[in-house]
Amino acid sequence: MFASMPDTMRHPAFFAFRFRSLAMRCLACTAFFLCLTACSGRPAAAQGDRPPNVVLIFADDLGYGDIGVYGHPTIRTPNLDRMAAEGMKFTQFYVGASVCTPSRAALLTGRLPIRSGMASDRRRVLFPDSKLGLPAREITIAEALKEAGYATGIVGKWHLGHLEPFLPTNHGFDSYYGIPYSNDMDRVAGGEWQEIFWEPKFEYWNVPLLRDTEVIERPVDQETITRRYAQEAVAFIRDHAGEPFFLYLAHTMPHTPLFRSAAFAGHSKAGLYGDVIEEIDWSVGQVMQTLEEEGIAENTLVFFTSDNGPWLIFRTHGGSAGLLRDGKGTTYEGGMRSPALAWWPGTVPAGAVNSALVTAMDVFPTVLGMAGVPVPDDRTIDGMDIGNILRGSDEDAHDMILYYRGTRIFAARVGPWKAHFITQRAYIGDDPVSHDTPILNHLEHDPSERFDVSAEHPEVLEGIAARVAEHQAGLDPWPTQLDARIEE
Ligand SMILES: [Ca+2]
Repeated sequence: MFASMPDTMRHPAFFAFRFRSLAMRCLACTAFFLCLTACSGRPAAAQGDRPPNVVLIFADDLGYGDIGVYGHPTIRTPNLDRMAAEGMKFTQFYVGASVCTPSRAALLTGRLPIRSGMASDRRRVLFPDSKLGLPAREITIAEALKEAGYATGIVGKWHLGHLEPFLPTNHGFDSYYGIPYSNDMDRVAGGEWQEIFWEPKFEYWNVPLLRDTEVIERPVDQETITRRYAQEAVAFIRDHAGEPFFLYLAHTMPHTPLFRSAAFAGHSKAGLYGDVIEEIDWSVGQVMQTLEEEGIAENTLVFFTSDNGPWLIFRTHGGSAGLLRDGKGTTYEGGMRSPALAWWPGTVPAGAVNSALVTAMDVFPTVLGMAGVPVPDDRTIDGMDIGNILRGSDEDAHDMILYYRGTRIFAARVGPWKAHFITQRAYIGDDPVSHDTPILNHLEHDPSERFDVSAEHPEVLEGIAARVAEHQAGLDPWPTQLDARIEE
C-alpha cells in the first residue's frame, strides 16, 4: 500500500494523525467499534488495505514438550491448543541460539547472532555487569515497522542490553514495560542453590522492572509478573486497535526461579512448572480475546514460540523437550527446536500442521513483507519470508539449519540429515568434543538423535561439510558485544 502513497503520507506522524482523527470522529458515535463497522460498510477486521498487526509472544526456556498440543500429558494449555486448532503448528521450527541473548537478537533482526556481535564463547548471554548490547547498526522488527507507521511496544524481558543506549526504546519500540535481563540475575539474598530455586522469594534477586527507561520497581514482584504483562499487553492492543501495531510480548517465565500469581497456585497437575505454563496460556487467551473484542483478530498475526529449550538442570522446574534430545544450552534438537504456533483467522489455515524447516529469523522478513516494508539490502538477512507457508503453501523454506554455540558451528542440518561436528552438554561442566568423523543423524527417522549413521552415509557428511564451508566463506561476523564489562 505504501508504494502508491506520497512521501508525506508514509511518515509515521501521518499515520498517528490519520488514526487520531479517525478516532475523534468515531467517538461521536455511540461506540467506536460500531462506527468502524457501520461507516466503512464492512467489519473492522476487514480494513482491506491496512497492513496486519503482529503480536509476537516469546516464552523463555519453554520446551518443545511443554504444552498440550505438543504432547504434554498433564499441563493444560487450552488457549495455545486453540491457536493450533484454528491456526498452524510448526514441528521443525528453530531458534537462532540455545540461550537467551543471541536467540533474541536473531528473532528481532532476522540474522544469525554472529553477524550482530551477539555471540561469544566466553559469556554466552548479557549480564547485569555487561557494558554493551545490541548494536545501534542492527535493525529490529520494531524499527522497520515503525518506519511504516506501526505503533510498536514491548512487554516483557529484553536481554539485549540493559544500559540506556541499548534499551528497547532505542531500538524501535515506542514503549517498554518489563525486565532488562533474566529473572535469576543479580542475586542479593537467599541460601543454597537448591533452596533458593525450590522455595524462591522474589526478594532474592534485585531485578528491576522498567517503564521505558525508568526503573519503576526493584526488586520486581515476580509473582505477579505474568499477570501484569497480560494486563499491559491487553492495554496496548486496546490503545492501538485503530492503527497498525506490533506488540512483542516476551515472557519472563518459565525461566527459573519460577513464580505465578495466587490464582494459578496449585492450578496444574504438573506442579509449579505446570502452574507457570498454565498462567502463560491464560495470558495468550487474554490476547486472543482482546483482539476479538476489538474486531481486529482477522487483521492480526499472533505468533507464539520460545527462545530456547528447557533448562534441564532444574529438573521438575525445568520443563521438557518431549521426544527431542537434551535442552537449553546445547545444539541438540531439544536446545534449539521450539514449539511454534501461528494464529490469524481467515489467513492462516485452521488446524494446519507444518513440518517445513523454518526459523525464528524468518519472522523479520515475513512481517516486513506483510507490512509492505522492504527487507534491508545492505546486510545479510538469514531469515526467509514464510508468508506463503503461513497461508497454507506446502513449499519448503530452508534446506539448511546451522546450530551455532557461541561463535562456532557445532552442527548443521541439510534436509533431514544433521551432522554434529562438536558436541557438548549444556551446563554440566564437560568440555566440547570434536568429532573427526561427525555424528550423523537422520532427524525425520530419528528425532531423538539416538543413532549415528555416519558410517553408512559418508557422502551425506561430505555434502553437509561443503555447505558449511560455503557459509563460512561468505560470513561477515561482527565483534562480540557480550564480553565487555562495566568498569568497576
Ligand atoms: Ca531463555
